Amino acid sequence: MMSASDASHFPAPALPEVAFLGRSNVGKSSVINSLLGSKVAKTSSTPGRTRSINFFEVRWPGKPQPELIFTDLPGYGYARVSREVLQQWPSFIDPYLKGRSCLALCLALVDVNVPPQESDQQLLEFLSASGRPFVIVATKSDRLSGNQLRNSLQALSQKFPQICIVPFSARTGTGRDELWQQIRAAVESHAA
Ligand SMILES: Nc1nc2c(ncn2[C@@H]2O[C@H](COP(=O)(O)OP(=O)(O)OP(=O)(O)O)[C@@H](O)[C@H]2O)c(=O)[nH]1
Ligand SMILES: [Mg+2]
Repeated sequence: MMSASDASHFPAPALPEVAFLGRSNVGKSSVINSLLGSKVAKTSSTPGRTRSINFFEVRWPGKPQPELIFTDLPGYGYARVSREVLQQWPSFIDPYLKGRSCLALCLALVDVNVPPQESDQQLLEFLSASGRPFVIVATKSDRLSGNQLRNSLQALSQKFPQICIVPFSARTGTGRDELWQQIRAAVESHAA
């Protein structure tokens, strides 16, 4: 894993990348660990744990070379995150999202347990404006009953029509296969 908190330290863009974005504590590091089946990304109940962009190499079973990079971005929009972290947004996250040539897919994580927040809206608008392909990952779906989950997903899709929404639980593995399919499809079409 390598880590960068300013644009001049990003690794050379050699492999397709998938970025994980969302408010602090939404479950970014947990989704990465769930997809990879190992605890590579640090998770914490203290918001604001991830302070730089962390680049994780992803290997397919039986293949020695990495095929893909997952990037774990710092969370934002949480009151307890220091001013310092917020001020770093423009200095390295913005250039990453706008300029990174190998960025194949952005995953916008939204906690499906809470009504869509202003900062979620801002992220989704930012991604729409950037022209980057993105998918919404509705995290912590295990915390809701079937009916509650359906209502909550429906509210999300009304708010963000035409955007693919994948319900996900790092705890139960719900959504893992579907999210992998989205990632593979985006990587293939990025390469084409
Ligand atoms: N029930 C449940 N809890 C989850 C799930 N995913 C994450 N959590 C919990 O949510 C908290 C935050 O998870 P992280 O993965 O560290 O969140 P993050 O978005 O990486 O947070 P920052 O790095 O601080 O921005 C932890 O206490 C996790 O255990 C999930 O699918 N289900
Ligand atoms: Mg994190």
